[in-house]
Amino acid sequence: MNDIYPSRTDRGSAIIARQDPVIYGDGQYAQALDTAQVKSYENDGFLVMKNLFSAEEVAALVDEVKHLTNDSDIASMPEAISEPGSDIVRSVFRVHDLSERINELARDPRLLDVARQILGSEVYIHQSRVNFKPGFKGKEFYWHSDFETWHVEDGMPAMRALSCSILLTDNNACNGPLMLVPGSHTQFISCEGETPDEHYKASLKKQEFGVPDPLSLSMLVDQGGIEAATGAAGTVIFFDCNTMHASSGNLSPWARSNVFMVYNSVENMLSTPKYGLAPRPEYLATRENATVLTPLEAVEA
Ligand code: 6CS
Ligand code: FE
Repeated sequence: MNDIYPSRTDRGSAIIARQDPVIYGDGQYAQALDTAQVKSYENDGFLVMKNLFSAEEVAALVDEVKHLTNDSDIASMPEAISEPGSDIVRSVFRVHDLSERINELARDPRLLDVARQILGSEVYIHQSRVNFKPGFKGKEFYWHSDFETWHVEDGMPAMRALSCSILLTDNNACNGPLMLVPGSHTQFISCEGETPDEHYKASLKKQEFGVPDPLSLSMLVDQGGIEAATGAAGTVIFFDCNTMHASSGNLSPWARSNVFMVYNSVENMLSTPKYGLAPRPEYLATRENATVLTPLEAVEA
């Protein structure tokens, strides 16, 4: 069957119009966002909700994440990714399985019901991670569309997934906040270069394949600009799987640590990776353990 989103083939780069809706089921499947918020997400490809979690809730999450990073067993697992050229922890994947507290976070209705509303279905966790981006040492995440990777390397069929980035520390102009290109989710950038085998072993440290060419990126930015999603700890950034994003290295003393939950629609389960690539490990892309999530009892306000 022909692929409507080819990328990393022997052809050059290209810009392909999105063929999938942004909001599924008219945004009626759940009632987490109001009409204006749904509209804003549909237009921009992301939505920033300030102070969605309280300082106490964030402190509990920070504590949990500290335990994860101080656990030498976890630090030596494949789920723990170090910064390029050092053993400083850059990311830990599959945190929703490694921590009961973070597993509850994945089912918090303030996140889960937004995902169910936008994706118009029940959902499961495709991927979770903590990106630490420590002060002085946290390196950049170059421009990319998550969907481009998940489509090519994980066989994700359609653009029916979204990420929530929960800010564990203040994200400000100086410590490498997430930068997003408004409206970029409506264009799929077909990237140049053939994917190396076991690409994730390099890409999670520094991504060099599946990144947009400068001309295509400039065209998206000319149309939509660049927005740095800054906010206090407890803020949540919801963004579409195809929204172009990046973050710079952290030269400040202040860590920029975020937890990412990636929700995929149960109607969009992974199929075979493209171009004969071997499936990536389960801790990066859920295949066997796709558990449909039920919201925790509504959290006491
Ligand atoms: O390959 C992936 O799944 C990961 N890579 C990046 C740069 N963002 C999404 C995801 O964490
Ligand atoms: Fe990403």
